[in-house]
Amino acid sequence: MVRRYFILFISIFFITSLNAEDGYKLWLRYEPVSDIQLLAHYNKSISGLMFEGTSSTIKLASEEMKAGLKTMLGAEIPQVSYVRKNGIIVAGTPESSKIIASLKLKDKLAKAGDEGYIILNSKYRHRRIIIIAANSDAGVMYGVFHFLRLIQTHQSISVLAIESSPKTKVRLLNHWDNLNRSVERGYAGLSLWNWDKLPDSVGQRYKDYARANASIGINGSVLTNVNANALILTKDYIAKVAAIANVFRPYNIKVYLTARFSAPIEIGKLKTADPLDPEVADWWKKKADEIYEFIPDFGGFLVKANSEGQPGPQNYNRSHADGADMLADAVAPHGGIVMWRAFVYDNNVPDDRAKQAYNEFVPLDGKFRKNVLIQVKNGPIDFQPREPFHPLFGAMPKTPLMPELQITQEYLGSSVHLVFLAPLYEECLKSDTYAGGRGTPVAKVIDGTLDDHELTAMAGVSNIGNVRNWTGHPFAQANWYAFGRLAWDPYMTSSDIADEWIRMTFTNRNEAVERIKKMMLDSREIAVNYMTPLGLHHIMYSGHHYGPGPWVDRGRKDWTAVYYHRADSVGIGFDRTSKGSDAVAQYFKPVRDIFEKTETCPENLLLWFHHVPWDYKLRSGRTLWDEMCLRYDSGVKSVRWLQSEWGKSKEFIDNERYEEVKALLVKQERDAKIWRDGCILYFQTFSKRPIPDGIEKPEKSLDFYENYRYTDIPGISR
Ligand code: GCV
Repeated sequence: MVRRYFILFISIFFITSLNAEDGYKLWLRYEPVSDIQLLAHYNKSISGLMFEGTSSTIKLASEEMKAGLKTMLGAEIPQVSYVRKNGIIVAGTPESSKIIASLKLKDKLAKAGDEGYIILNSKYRHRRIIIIAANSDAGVMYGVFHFLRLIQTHQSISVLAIESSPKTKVRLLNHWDNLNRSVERGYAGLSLWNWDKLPDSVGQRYKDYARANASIGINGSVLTNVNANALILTKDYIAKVAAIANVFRPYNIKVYLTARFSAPIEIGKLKTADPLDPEVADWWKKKADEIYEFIPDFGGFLVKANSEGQPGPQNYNRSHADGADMLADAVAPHGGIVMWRAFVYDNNVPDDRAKQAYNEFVPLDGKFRKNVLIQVKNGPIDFQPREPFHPLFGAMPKTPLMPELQITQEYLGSSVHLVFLAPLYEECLKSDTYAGGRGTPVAKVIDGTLDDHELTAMAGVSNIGNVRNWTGHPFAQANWYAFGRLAWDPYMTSSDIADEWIRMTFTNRNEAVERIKKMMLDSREIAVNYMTPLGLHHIMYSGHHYGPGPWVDRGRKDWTAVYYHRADSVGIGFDRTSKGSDAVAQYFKPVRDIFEKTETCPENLLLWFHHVPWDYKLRSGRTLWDEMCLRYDSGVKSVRWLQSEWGKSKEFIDNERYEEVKALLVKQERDAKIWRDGCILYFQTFSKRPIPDGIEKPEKSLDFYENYRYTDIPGISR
């Protein structure tokens, strides 16, 4: 015991004195437990490991446990073959472990399903043991990560009664990674997939990526951009993909690819890609067979079709269902799925882009094969800082819908702004669609319980790249983490997610945890305030989407900002009521009625649904103009609050990450001011009203903001 404490002391000493924390370890830092009482509790409760099973998944789970406990408890916990004393952790399935088979766990395991697990204190031959049991080795692995999380977050392990199973079946990251290693909307360096070196060399990073994903329950990865390149489907590339799949497999992660709809022409030398042409269908069948020869557990295809210039079935006057079903038939014999994106809008720019996906897809409900999911962005436009939930949720009862959330911060300050996205995800997942009457949140649509779908899924557009800390901003790791946790359980709260992430990533000191949690939980609303308050949307600069561009009025109409804010001398906002584009009609009652009237419409979506006069009185008693100015200003002031809260956290954070975040917050304040001042000055040209008292006045003229060029933002091409 004395030796254990000595080792622990030495490790704490080295960790704090080195002060080098580059973020590579993410939330899997396994910091030594410094609370002596807690450490004694863990040491008393854990004396040996009995991992049963021979698969590589069990092997990695047992290594993870061993390594994690070693650094956290300061001692090597031996692998044992018998339960001869108290405190053995027995991990396995009823098939692999006689002990687990002998305990009465049948009902609990039945509920755990394929990937779930249970963690219990139990007794075997009068000895106290801890059970981590599942129906599969993958389930055991997930249970191990959960158990380690308990220790990482300093929880007691004396009364364990955990039963956990994922509420969605397919939980995947979508990488918008191109074959030249650039990443569309990526702000964390190059793509992780080094195609030049594959398949011969598969570096350690692939494994670390898989491990991090497995630790939060992610079980799939779409490797390539939805703006797809057909080359990925050629034999040489499939071999490279297979090499990645081999690394991911033990972590229960399947690979998926994006399918370019015109691939039969581009790489198959056919004359057409018409989905109803038998030659085309046959080409895809053969292509699927070829892929499955290399990768027997290949997950399937993700498709962006007839959207933003991508080819698709409509090029041949066929429907999205025709296209999706043809691909679904190709992968079905192998157990694959097709995720068909609903992010479509017409090149001809009709009245309201927000309505188009619904109009296109609702008539197709019931027309898709069983192995097709429709992938729907959280809101009807495009990953804005705030959008109402997408009206498709609940509107296609015969078709499984999966949400697509954006983890990369395309419209939320890239990897520069501290914006914790769990509140945004949670807001969508908890929104009541009323599809099955009151109490039908989006989460219930996507977890399959509303319409009895077995095939369920959730996708997150990755923010990961090859920079050392994976995501650029140290806090952006939390968005990856939050996505994984919510894909496993869409009913989790942002607060709980933030709590565990902070404890694992930074510190368990309660004072710091509470302070940083508040920063994180407020951060999304802060960004909304300095970017797009009161329901404004898509007023970012065209192209990079980083800074403000409400003045953008050139180019394709629905890519301009003026199309969305519609500011004029009377007021501002997009009228989507029955008197306007009538987008409200796409929502179930009473949601549509609530959105229809200014008096009942949530103020944070007011300008999404209404064109509102500048002098309209808000619930605060202030006019719209004054309130808008106030929100912009409070956004900036809140970034200063973030800075000061971070300053107070200094003593709890390693130097390297502390300084990095501090420097990023300086940029964030500068950018928030550019947003505030640029937008206020621009909208003032319509409102013709003075900037209210108490609000900082812009330092420069509108012209300055309109011409501002960033020189220090990742992902902005110069
Ligand atoms: C991958 C937005 C982004 C595009 C992205 C597209 C999509 O328009 O700006 O970069 O393309 O969404 O989700 O397909």
